[in-house]
Amino acid sequence: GAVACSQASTIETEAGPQFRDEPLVSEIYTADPSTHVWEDGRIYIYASHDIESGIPEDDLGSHFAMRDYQVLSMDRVGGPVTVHPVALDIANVPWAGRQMWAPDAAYKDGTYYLYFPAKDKEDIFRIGVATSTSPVGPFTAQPQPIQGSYSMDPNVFRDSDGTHYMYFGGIWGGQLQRWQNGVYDPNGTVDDLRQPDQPAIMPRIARMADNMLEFAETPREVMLLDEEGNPLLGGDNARRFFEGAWVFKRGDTYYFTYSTGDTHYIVYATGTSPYGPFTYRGRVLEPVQGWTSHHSITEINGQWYLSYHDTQLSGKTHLRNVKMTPLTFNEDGTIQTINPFK
Ligand code: FUB
Repeated sequence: GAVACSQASTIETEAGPQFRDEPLVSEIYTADPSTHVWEDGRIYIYASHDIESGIPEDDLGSHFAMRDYQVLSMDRVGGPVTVHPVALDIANVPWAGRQMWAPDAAYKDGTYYLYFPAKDKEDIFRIGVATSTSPVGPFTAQPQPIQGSYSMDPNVFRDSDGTHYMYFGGIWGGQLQRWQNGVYDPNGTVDDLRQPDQPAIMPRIARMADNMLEFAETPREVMLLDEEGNPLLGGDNARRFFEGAWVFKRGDTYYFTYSTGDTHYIVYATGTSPYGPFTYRGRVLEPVQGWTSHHSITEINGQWYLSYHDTQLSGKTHLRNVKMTPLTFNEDGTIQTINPFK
C-alpha cells in the first residue's frame, strides 16, 4: 500500500505504523525502563508508571505527573510478564511533591535500592533512594533526598570491581541547566544555556558510598566529546546530552548512552573510565513514536537487549509502553542502530 512518512523515521502504511516490537504489558502504562538481572536470574524492569493526570502538555514535561512505581518481572525475554503491586507511592516519600520520573535500581549485600527523581516541595528536582529486601518492593524511602543530588534520571552502574556510580541529569524540565555552579539558580533558563557555540551542559557522575544511600563525592561533569576530542556543543542537538543516561561495560569499554531529547535519538559514546571522557560513536535507536525516548541496555544470558518505550498503545506522548528488542554489536564494538519501525 501507499507509504507516508509523518515524522523522521515513522513508517506508516494504510494499516498504521508498523512497529518492530510489541508492548511488554498493557494493564498499565510504563516508560523509561531500567532492566536488570539480579542474583536469582530473573529479569526485573524498574520503569516509570505513566498515568493520565489531566495536566496540559508543556516543554517542562508537566504532563508527566506520575505518582508511584510498579516493577515488572519475567523469567525470560518473550515470556509472561508479571506486573507487581505498587513498590513505592509518592505519599510515602516525605520530601517529594510531584512527578516521579525515570527510576533505576541496584542490589548489594541482600538489599535492593530503588533510585528515583521527584520534585521536592519547592518544585526542585532531587533524587531519592528507597530500600527493600525484595526486588519488587515494597520499598521504604529515606526521609530526605540523597544529599547533594539534583536534577533527574538517575542511573546506578555497578563496575566490575563492585564500585557503584550514579549518573544523572537532564535539561529543560529536568532542570540541569539551573545547576551550573553546583547551586540552584532559580533564574536559570528553562531549557539550556542558550550558548549553541559553547560546550553543552554535561551529565553528572558521583561515586556511591558503601551504604548506597549517599554520594561518596561531590558530583562532577561527565565530558562528552566529538571525534576530534572537542566537547559536544550546546547547539549540536542531534548529539548533545539531554536526559536518560545509561552506562554499561562490555569488555574494557564503558558505554555512556543517553537521549538527545528534542531530536529524539538514543545515542552512545565510549570511554575507558567510568568518569569519562566519552567519545560520541553513533545512534542506538532512531526516533520512536512519541516525544520522549528512554532506554536501558542489558546483557541477559549472553544476549544484549535494548529496553525502550514508545506510545503504541495510547498514541499519547505521556502514556507510554515499554518494549525490549535484541541489540547487536559489530566486531569493532560499535552498535548496530535499531529502527523501532519495521
Ligand atoms: O518519564 C518522565 C521523563 O520523560 C523521564 O524522566 C525522561 O527521561 C523522559 O522519558
